[in-house]
Amino acid sequence: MTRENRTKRGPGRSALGAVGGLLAAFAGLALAQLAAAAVRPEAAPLTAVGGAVVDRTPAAVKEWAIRRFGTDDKLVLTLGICVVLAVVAIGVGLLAVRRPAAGTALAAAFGVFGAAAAVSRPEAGGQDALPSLLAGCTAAGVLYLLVRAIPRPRPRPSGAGPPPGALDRRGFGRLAVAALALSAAAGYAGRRLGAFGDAGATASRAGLVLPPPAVPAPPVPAGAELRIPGITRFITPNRDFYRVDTALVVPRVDADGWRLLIHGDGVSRPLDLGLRDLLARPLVEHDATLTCVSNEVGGPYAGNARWLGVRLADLLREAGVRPPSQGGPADQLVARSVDGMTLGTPVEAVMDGREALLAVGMNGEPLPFRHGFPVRMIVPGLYGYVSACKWLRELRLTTFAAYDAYWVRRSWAQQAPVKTQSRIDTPRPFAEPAAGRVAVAGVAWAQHRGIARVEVRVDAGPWHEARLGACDGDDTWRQWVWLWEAAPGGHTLEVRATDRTGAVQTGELTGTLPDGATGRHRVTVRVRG
Ligand SMILES: Nc1nc2c(c(=O)[nH]1)N[C@H]1C(S)=C(S)[C@@H](COP(=O)(O)O)O[C@H]1N2
Ligand SMILES: [Mo]
Repeated sequence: MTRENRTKRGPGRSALGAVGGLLAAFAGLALAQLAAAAVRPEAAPLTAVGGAVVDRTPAAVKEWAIRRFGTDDKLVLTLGICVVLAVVAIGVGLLAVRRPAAGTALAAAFGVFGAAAAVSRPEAGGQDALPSLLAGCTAAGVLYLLVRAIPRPRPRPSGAGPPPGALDRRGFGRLAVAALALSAAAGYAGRRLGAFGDAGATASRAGLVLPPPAVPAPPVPAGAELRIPGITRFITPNRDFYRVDTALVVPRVDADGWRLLIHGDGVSRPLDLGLRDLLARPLVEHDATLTCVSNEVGGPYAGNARWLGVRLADLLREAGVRPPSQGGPADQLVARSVDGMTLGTPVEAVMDGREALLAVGMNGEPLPFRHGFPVRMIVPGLYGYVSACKWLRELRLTTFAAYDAYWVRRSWAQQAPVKTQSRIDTPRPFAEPAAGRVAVAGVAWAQHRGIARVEVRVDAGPWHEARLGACDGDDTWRQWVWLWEAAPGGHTLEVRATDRTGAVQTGELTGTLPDGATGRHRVTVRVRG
């Protein structure tokens, strides 16, 4: 055989099998997308498997992922699953060329795997299995057809015809193009249908007019904002507010159909409320800083907003709930979201007089979907995972002894008050400011205790008192600034805060697990001479 002949042979049977495997997987996912639009978005195979992986990720790995990828962790996870799926699809395609029955059976089995992942998710019903099962059947069918269309090398014919070993790939090619086109169409239709399904939720948010607060918050004091270049803004705009949750697709709840059930131990009058019922009550406005327990010393997972909502303690009292200090049987309030997340909050904290809210508004607008529309909880002084349930749909009173919420089952602490922290926003690490006066500035928080003092030191020297921004209440962070006469050379800046109980932020280093990081934020800079 000449060289030229060999190049003309093009891809062999194995290569066609691999292509077939990939096309079959794509077709399966596309059809499933269409089915998921009818069932629910979380039931799409990639989302379901991703969610099941998140549920089973050990706390230490999750911490590493948040540290390494930040808010991109969900994107990285989905891409990782796609890569694994592609490798598997190629393998199944290669197998199918040699053993068509085994290959197609394996493709179908992956649908069953996806279905198992989907029904394992909290809040999943049996119908959540459908998109993955459909994906498996589609992939198996497409693979079978494609593999069958891969011609076998012909024995040397007696007369004319293709040279020995050549394949007629036209049948395969036509089928492959058809499968690709149909899958793309199905996937596109699924996306459009999904958007159509969200239209009600989008309209319900756009049409929501928040009533004015019966108890407005005083205006933010002018001096709360120190106007230092590079410092974190006092109020975090909604679009910049950090987001931490396990939702691979943001739940889009239609406010018109939304209900909240309040029931459980010690509830003499269970409440079943719609959004109108909530909005008809006196609304309270309150400024509070929210922080995530996964925030490392100096990390970005903290934000400050003006919340608008109903006092949770009033609702609980109306339902007949008494706090444990008044003999109530329940010490834990378990909030459950539409996507099955559970967060456990101390009843005592919710009812001790602080502004614990069922929030409907954030910085003057209805909650954004990613921050929990239509209703979320906010309890000043507690980390988000024990207090700030987004997309709330149920409040159940129970005890800490009787029930562990989602993160507690994954080795996080049941009780998690926010630890006093301070952060240097400017100068940035490895900045090279000119010698002379340098503004060292940032924010400090100790929600519900309040910040009394912030101090800065250079190269482990004496502590210098920073100037604080005006106080907007004990539930928010405070900006601070210290003017440094910087001498040329390398220097390490370090900050610590003192809360209003007089407790000084500890310098002892601990990780975020199980109840929040401690230690002091340090920034190293090189001052130019
Ligand atoms: N439904 C739901 N609510 C949730 C979470 C979640 O994963 N699901 N994460 C919690 C955590 S860990 C934090 S820190 C806050 C973050 O709120 P944000 O995303 O609005 O900043 O939401 C809390 N509420
Ligand atoms: Mo969090």
